[in-house]
Amino acid sequence: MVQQNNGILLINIPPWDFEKPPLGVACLATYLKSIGVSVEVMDINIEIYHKSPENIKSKWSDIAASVWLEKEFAVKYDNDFQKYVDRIISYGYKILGFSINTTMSIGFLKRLILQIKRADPDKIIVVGGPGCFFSHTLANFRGDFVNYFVIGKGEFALEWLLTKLSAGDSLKNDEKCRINKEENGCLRIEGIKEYPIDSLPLPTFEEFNLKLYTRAVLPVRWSQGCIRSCAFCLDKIFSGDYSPGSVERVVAGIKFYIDKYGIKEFYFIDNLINGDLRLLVELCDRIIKEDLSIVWNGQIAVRADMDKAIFVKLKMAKCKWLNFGVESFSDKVLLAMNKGFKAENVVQNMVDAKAAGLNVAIFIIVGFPGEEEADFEETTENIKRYHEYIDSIANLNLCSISFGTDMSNNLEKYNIIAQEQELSQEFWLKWHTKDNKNNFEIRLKRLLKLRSILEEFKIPFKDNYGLIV
Ligand code: B12
Ligand code: SF4
Repeated sequence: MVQQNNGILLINIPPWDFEKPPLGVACLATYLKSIGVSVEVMDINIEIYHKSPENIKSKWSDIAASVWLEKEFAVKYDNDFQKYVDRIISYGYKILGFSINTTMSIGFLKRLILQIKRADPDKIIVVGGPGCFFSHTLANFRGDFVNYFVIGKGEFALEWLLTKLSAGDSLKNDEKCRINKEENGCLRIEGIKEYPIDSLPLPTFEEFNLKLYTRAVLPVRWSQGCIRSCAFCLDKIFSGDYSPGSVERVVAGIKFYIDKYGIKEFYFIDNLINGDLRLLVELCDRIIKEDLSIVWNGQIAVRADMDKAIFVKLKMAKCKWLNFGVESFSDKVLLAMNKGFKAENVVQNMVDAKAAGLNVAIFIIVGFPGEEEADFEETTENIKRYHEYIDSIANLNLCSISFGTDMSNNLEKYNIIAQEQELSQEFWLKWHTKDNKNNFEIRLKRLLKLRSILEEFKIPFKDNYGLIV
């Protein structure tokens, strides 16, 4: 058991969501409190967001690659660092837990930790979150600055660590956690036990000032993992196989947030809300029965076995927006991506969703290995043909290679030249196939063509163009 006084200050590092509070930190805080640990939370991300000039705010995550890089960042925010350090120290916690959601946070975090350690070398620094999931990202840190990295789900691993630290026990591998030393001396802790969502308390968000976030929306999680394994997908690597929580629990959460905060809009962070169609119908029926005055949005996978009735039910259950992971309208490309559906299923799902009165957003990836001009044309032609059924392109992505995915692990299979991986830091974006028929310039040209089609058809879109040119 962790001693009551041996608590932790959890700190959310920018850049991250400014519309809603961070779910990861909220889950950790609620869990630790439920086992008697004293916890406080500081969301530096939202504080810095509000202090930033409009031109930065408007592109908080898009321009992240340049703004959040170490050198440029120093100029913009250096004056604020000492104030944050003073505040962090004034909380009086010996153990500080930093949450990094993306690797873009690393520059900021390093500077912050450096100053904290200068001010108080005895602070114990723990870092967790998706931004430090892979070993190679840990190489950015010095072992004497970050005491522990927690990889993957944090609840039980952090409980384990805090218990050991409070008892003065040495850290050894056991049936709960695995511990490894990185080359730079950092210790990497990984929880071994899988646990169902239902075994965790619902995050209360009571540690957050919800008024600071720009939208009155809360993130909700019903399931973890995914039923599919798409070649490019990092989310599946992070979250594993599909495992839903109970309908009971997610509805109880929504009712709690309505009662406690008057929140009426919810964002399901799940990779997909339709991993189990029977459960989805059950969820909808439950929301309908409870007559909850809400709206909600979420990601949904294209499924051939999803009929009109499900979309009608979703609408009746106050669902407003559905984000479909479409990626392409070419069957050849969809097969290469291992998406598990065909273009005709996309069309059917979009038509049914629109007929039910739902808003449809889709994700598109331009230039997946194997996509030829004719395949790309299939995508553009179908977007033109079915533009009435597409309310927005939630993300228009230039195909990039994320570390840890099937694409990155099997470059040969995707006909991608491998040698440059070590040579070029931009490999993830500027990769090319062996025949060079798919390279960065070709992909960019396609992206720009698609952008102009979307503008012509007045389909709003969000892309990563600003990031890459
Ligand atoms: C939901 C989500 C969002 C939501 C955030 C909602 C919110 N307010 O919480 C939204 C849609 C806003 C979002 C936006 C973005 N996202 Co996002 N997002 C996710 C997603 C799908 C789930 C994250 C989540 O909430 N999981 C559930 C919670 C409970 O788990 P968790 O956050 O991982 O936290 C647990 C552990 O990580 C750990 N932990 C976390 N912090 C700490 C701290 C300590 C001290 C410890 C010990 C442990 C610990 O314990 C927690 C509890 O188990 C992940 C993919 C994934 N499956 O992980 C991508 C992901 C994190 N996002 C990513 C990205 C890139 C982005 C964007 C930059 C995309 C873009 N260009 O717009 C933006 C950035 C936001 C911004 N404006 O700056 C990437 C990060 C990649 C990387 N490693 O750098 C991911 C991994 C997706 C991907 N495919 O690459 N995102
Ligand atoms: S369906 Fe979506 S979340 Fe699941 S593996 Fe494919 S891209 Fe990833």
